[in-house]
Amino acid sequence: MSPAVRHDWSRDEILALFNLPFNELLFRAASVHRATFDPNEVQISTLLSVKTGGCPEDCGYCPQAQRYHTGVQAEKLMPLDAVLDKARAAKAAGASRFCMGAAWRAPKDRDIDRISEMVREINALGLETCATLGMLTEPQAQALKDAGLAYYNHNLDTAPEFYDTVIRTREYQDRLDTLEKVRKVGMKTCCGGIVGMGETREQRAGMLQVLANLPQHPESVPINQLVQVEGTPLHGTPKLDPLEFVRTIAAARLTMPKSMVRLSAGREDMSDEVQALCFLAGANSIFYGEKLLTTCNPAAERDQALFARLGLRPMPHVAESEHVHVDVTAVNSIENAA
Ligand code: SAM
Ligand code: DTB
Ligand code: SF4
Repeated sequence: MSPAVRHDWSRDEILALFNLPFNELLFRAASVHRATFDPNEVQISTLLSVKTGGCPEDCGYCPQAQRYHTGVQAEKLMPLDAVLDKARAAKAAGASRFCMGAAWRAPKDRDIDRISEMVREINALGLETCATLGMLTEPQAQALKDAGLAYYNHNLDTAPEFYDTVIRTREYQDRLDTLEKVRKVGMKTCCGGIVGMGETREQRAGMLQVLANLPQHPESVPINQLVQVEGTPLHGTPKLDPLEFVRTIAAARLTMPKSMVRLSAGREDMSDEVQALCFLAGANSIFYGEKLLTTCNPAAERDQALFARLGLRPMPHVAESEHVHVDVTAVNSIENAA
């Protein structure tokens, strides 16, 4: 039976999921996962930072904020050709989606023109496109949609009441407003958050509550574990119990049964066994490739070995009418490994 998609979750209900015995929680989440998805398929995205560092915002986790001294050098927006070279390499390595990140509070209209050109060219390579560029106006969202951008990533990051301890330069409502504009023009959303920032279990449940009660669930829900970077205010935060991370994935799967749940930042520090539990708990997407935006991700060989050990297969890019058809028979390294 197809699991019900609800938008009326109370925080207590989600907290009760977190509080279940671990085996019970994982059994429920795995059952919901397999009712919607092939549990042995994982969607592969590759990230590229097209504009790195020098950001005016104060996000307490972020190595790209200008005000923290993290050693990240500010760079200008990458030229189109260099971005396309990276996109071709990502496709050859087996990615189905290419996500471009920019360290902006909000892009200027001329930035949108250049990103739109990148989107058109990357779509033409047969990759799905995603971008994360900060806050958008509605005309900017429309321009990206018109260029063929499939997904916009914009995270809520945490629960509303914990937000102010992490970020002061942008309101929670600003994030909700951008998400609404992206939805209004008909783009898919990729929206999740970060755990391990010192929040409580109740606050983790609170973040999922906001996500699951959005008018439409995000098609992709990235669950990031804080990557602690020296120089950022959150460096030195006590580490989250890895099994609590798995519980968060399971609760995301149960509350948003038809969304892709992405096991996002933080995999570099996770054992293969914890990642295996995350896939069992319903994670079905990862970032693949040596780098996230500025920090490390597992080496491709490690992920290929993990997929082979677990019998996981990369999810083929589902060609939709709005997308260019992709040759899913193309031989690529991660498929060979699986
Ligand atoms: N500047 C844009 C913005 O913040 O909207 C887009 C890029 S920003 C780097 C995208 C997301 O990356 C953030 O919302 C946050 O969830 C995630 N992120 C950034 N630094 C991280 C870290 N150290 N650990 C985990 N996730 C992180
Ligand atoms: C998301 O939720 N996680 C990705 C992506 N969306 C853009 C970013 C993770 C960034 C980790 C820190 C870094 O590499 O700079
Ligand atoms: Fe800037 Fe985005 Fe980093 Fe915040 S998360 S400091 S907005 S790049």
